[in-house]
Order: sequence, then structure tokens, then C-alpha cells
Amino acid sequence: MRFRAPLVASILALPLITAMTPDAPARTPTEEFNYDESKVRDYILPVLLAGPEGRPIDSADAWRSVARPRWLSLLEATEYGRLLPAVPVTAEDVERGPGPDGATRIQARLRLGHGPDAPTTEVLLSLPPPPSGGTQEKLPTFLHLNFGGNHAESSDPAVRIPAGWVPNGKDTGVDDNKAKAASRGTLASRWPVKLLHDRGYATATAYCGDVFPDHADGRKASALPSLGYAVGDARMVSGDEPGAIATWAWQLSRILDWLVTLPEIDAERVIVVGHSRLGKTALWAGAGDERFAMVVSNESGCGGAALERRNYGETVRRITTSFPHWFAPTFATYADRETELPVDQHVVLAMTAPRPLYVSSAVEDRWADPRGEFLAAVAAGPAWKLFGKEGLGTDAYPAVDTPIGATIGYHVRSGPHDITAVDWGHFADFATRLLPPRKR
Ligand code: GTR
Repeated sequence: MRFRAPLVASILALPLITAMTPDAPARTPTEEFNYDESKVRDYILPVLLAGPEGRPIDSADAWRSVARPRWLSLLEATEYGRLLPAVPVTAEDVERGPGPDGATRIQARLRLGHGPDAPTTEVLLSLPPPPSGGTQEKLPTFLHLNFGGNHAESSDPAVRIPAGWVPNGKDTGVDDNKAKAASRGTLASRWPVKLLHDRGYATATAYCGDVFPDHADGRKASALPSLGYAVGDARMVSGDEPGAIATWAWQLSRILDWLVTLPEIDAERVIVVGHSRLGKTALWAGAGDERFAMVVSNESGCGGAALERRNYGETVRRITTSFPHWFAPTFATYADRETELPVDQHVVLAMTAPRPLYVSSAVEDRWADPRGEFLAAVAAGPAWKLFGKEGLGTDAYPAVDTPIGATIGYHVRSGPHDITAVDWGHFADFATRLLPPRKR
């Protein structure tokens, strides 16, 4: 598929802002990176519906048996590293109590693997109050990882605080990489539990640093050694070695292993959501684990939903220099030669097919290339077509704050890089339409 770079879109020509993620580096000055649509290069995307030797893929069966495994393997080899193996999951120290607004709080420390030294992750699950008089349905659930600890996303004083490294951040008030009670609820705007409960969803979250602390040296303290992977400098390991994104995606799958055992949860309606680096992670989790019923990428940008072949905003060179630990080492070798990648991000999006996929951008978040995220969603559409489903259903860029789409949803929110109640409201609308709740 060939794209001619469109003219500068006025909605994208807004001032650059700084990231709201704790410890995220300040956003790069505009002049160093391309924010000019007229300077986006011509490019040809890898043909999505192609098998080995370019043979056309023209049926859902051929997609499942030939194209999908081939693409998944190429994504493992060039971007995210090999998928991590499943391990037994044991729930320890389960606590259940009343949460805010009539909700039920469940906390569980999940041990991921064999033996007392296996890594753990602390899950905070919140169930909405049961409907008055009616029978409680099995609950569809939004699952997302957080950046700073469960306590930072909830003001509930009973929420446990992580013992390990957490990022410093102005929002959380952390300046010594140690989690503190004073951070409680400081990032709660990113996780509007009551809004989601009112819509009939359970909500689950866990801290990504439980399995891979998000810094260049995080590999040593990550879950990877417990699974037999090499430690040491990420660049010294094999080219397709998994990095932080793959490890966080594995964490999401292990949490799903536990969620599906709970009588309150609808095992076929667990939706994985992620913002920014954790949006890249949500996409990769949904690619590797088809039990996730729906995938939501919020402003995931480079290495997430945005096409790499557009030289707009964050680049492969920049991301693999700033965050070498996120990806497989091979990804860095595509710096400045994105056109030689055997994949692009429309392929990552297509891994969700035929399940519902939602991609969201924010107007001021040019670093994540909103238009590149939209174009990837357009280019992923043919995978849904094979299943008789419509993807986005349009290739016209939507107006700001106007959700569009059929089985792929998209919106570009006004405002900066963040995940807000407005975004979550759109995700819930889309999920309710495509995965209507079922009775027990
Ligand atoms: C930025 C990074 C982006 C995005 C973001 C975030 O600094 O360049 O790729 O992941 O961090 O996760 O907040």
C-alpha cells in the first residue's frame, strides 16, 4: 500500500507538551524532530494479506494458519522479542474488603512460577456494587498496568504499596525511587473506577515494575532470569531476546490466568488497555494472547500503534536510544532504516483481528504521531475483512473528540498526552457495543 504524505493537518499543528508519565524524559524540542506532514516520506507498507513468498492470503483460515503466525514471528524477531512461556500462577495473601463507592476491593499477590523465589505481582481488582434487586451478571473487566504502583491510581487507604523500585515523578512526589503513602491517588485520574463501575465493568490493575522496573538496568531485577533468560546488558543478549514490553505483556497474561478463575469475572470479556509505553504493551499482550477479548491502545506511538515508516515524532533511533530495555535488541538496528523493517505497526494492530480493537490519540501528543496511529488502523483493516468484519470503515481522519469505527474504533482527543475519563468513556462505549455483557 502506498501513501502520499498528506498536507499539514491543522489539528496536529499544536504546541508540544511534556509527558505526564512519572520519570518520562521531557519531550524533545520540536526542531529536532519532524512535525511537518509535508516532510513525511513516501513509503510502501508491507502487504498485510501476504504469506510466505508473497502468496496472497484470501481467507480467515489462511490468515489464522499462515499469515498470522508468520507476522507474529517477524514481530518477535524484529521488535519485541520472543513471547515468554506461561508459568503456574498462585494467588497468595488475598484480601477482600469494601472499597470506595460501594465497590468490592480484592487484592491478590500472584506468584508467577515455581517456588518461593518466583516473581510476584500485586493485583488490585475492584468490583462494582451489585445491581439492586437483580442477579449479578458475570462482569466484563478492564485490565491495565500502571506506571507508579496501584496505590498511585487509587485513594483507597487499604491499597498495598510496592516494595521495589518505582519511578520518580512530580505527580507522585517520589524523588528517591521508593513508593510512599503520600502518592496515594495522585494518578487516579488515569483510572476512573467509578465511571467504569457505573458502566458495568470490573477494573483490574497492577504495577508494571513488579516484573520489570522501567529503567535501563531493570532487566536484572526483572522476571526474565526466573524464566531462564540472560541478564546483563540488553545489547549483549541475542537479537530476539524479550525486553520490558514483552515482560509486561507476559505479566498481563499471567494476571488473566488468575482473573479467569474468579466466579465474578466473565472470562471471555477481559479487555486489555494500556497508555503510552503500556499501550505498546497492551497491543503486544493482545497479539500474543488471544484470550484478551478486546485491545485498547491509548497514545502508544512509536513501537505501538504509529507507523514507523513515517518519520514523524518519535523515531526508532530515538526510542531505542532512550529506552533500549523496552525492545528486542534487533529493533535498534532499524534506526534510520525503518523502510527495511519487514513489518510495520499496522501488522501489530492486525494481530488483534477479528477481535475489537480501539486506538486513541491526543491532538497535542505529536510525539506519538496521531495521524500515523490512525493510518496504521486504516491499513490493518483488511485483516478484519477476511472475517467478514469492517475495521474502521473509513479512511477519512475524524474531527477532534469524535469517536469513529466499526470493529476498529478510533478517536483523537483534544488535549495533551494522557489517559483521561474522556478516553475511558469512549472505550466503555465501544466495548459495550461490541462485547455486550452476558448473564451468568
Ligand atoms: C515517552 C516515550 C514514548 C512513550 C512515553 C510514555 O518518553 O518516548 O514512546 O512511551 O514516554 O510511556 O509516557
